[in-house]
Amino acid sequence: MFDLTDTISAISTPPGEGGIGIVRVSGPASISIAKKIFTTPKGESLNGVESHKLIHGYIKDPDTRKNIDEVLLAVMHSPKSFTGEDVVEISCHGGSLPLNKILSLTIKSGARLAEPGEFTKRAFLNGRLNLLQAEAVIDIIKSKSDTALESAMNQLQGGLAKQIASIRNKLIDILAEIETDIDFPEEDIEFKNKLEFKKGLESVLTEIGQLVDSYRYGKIYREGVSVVIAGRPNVGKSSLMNALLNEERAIVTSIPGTTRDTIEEGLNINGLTIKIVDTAGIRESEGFVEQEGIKRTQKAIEGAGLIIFLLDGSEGLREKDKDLIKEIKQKNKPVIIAINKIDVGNKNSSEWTGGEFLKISALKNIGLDELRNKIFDIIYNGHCKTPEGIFITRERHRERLSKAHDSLSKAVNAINQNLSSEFIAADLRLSLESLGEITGETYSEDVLNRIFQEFCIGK
Ligand SMILES: Nc1nc2c(ncn2[C@@H]2O[C@H](COP(=O)(O)OP(=O)(O)OP(=O)(O)O)[C@@H](O)[C@H]2O)c(=O)[nH]1
Ligand SMILES: [Mg+2]
Repeated sequence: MFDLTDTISAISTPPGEGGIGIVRVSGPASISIAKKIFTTPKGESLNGVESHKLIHGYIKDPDTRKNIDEVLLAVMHSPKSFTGEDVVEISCHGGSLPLNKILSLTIKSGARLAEPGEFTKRAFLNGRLNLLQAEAVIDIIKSKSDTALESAMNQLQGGLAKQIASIRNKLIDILAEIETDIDFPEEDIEFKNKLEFKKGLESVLTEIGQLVDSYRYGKIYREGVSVVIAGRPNVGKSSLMNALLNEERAIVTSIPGTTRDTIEEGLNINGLTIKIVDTAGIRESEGFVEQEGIKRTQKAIEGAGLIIFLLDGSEGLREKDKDLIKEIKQKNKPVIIAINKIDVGNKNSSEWTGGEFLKISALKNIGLDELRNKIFDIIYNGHCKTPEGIFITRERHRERLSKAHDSLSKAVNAINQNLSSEFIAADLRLSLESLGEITGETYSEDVLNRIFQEFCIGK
């Protein structure tokens, strides 16, 4: 299905100028290619090379015999390399000209240009990484927060893979026993055995269910949750965003309707990364529907993990506020209701009943620590990890786990309905297959292509 007999090459450092740049070559011909284009200062070519050692020398064009750049070259012998193949890494001066010239020389000498993610794909195909680890590599490269990096590192180190392997082993054991029963049908599964199987399967079901649920948590780690500030015009939404960010990011004026579009910024709250979103105020005359600005506000609210609904304490509670609160509560998302401008008083405070209100002043910095703590509590505690602290971070994993869960539920039903062992075994095999697709025990070309498309060239 995949050709691993050719040798690939790419620039592995980002474009632009830098201190050093790296050209990476992987595959059976990589050492012979290096021998063609590398010389030591004494003019010797590369001979018996030690693995994992830097060698100083020059890259020369074999045709013109001219030196292109002064470099450090490292050879990593198969299988102890990232891809599991013979790998040569050439560290040259980090400019696009030397890098591209060296890349072309490797190609002229027999390599072909690598596709995005092809080095990591080869690492997977050669058994150096499982699929979860390959995905963790992308996540590490793309991580934007400490928490995202930490979770990707955990995945690279194999926590989730181990748990899935252990679940699979339990299922394989049960399947083996059921298959014995299929082979010797005259000794129909004893009732006691059936109960045992059922108990075993149900405990695995719980374990898979917890992993599926942990996605709500993992998603936050990977992407950061979106916290949307909503409310009528002029209540101080943009002021609150600026106060939380500690910078004048959004325009604030005393004229209602200042913010016309949603504005997003990354924000760190007690170590947790969130995306804070300021929105256009929802006007008295409009529902959630009309006008572009309002549409965007609505879209932001749909995508929110948490909504801060802001009220203006200097004005008192209006009918419109009550309607909006009702409407927002119907979204079934966590909501913090905060009364702003508390520095100029709290009008008609007797009306502010029927809910917990946080009193703040975006202008005078009152109650903001409390608001931060509340945001943190809702996001951090409102989501679950598994008992082992492992969580899944990708939709792909959630989807496969749900599928495994479904098949397993069917197997339990089959036991309940006293169906023949073949049915139970078939459902178990389906479940095992879905689990195997997560780590890459079984995979399709499509899935691999989709995963590795996310990578850049050279990784
Ligand atoms: N006294 C007082 N004034 C505030 C406070 N927060 C905001 N304001 C004022 O209220 C007015 C509106 O503030 P904005 O932050 O622009 O309000 P907004 O909700 O973003 O308004 P739109 O973008 O029009 O929907 C400005 O004059 C702010 O200075 C506060 O805590 N206390
Ligand atoms: Mg605004």
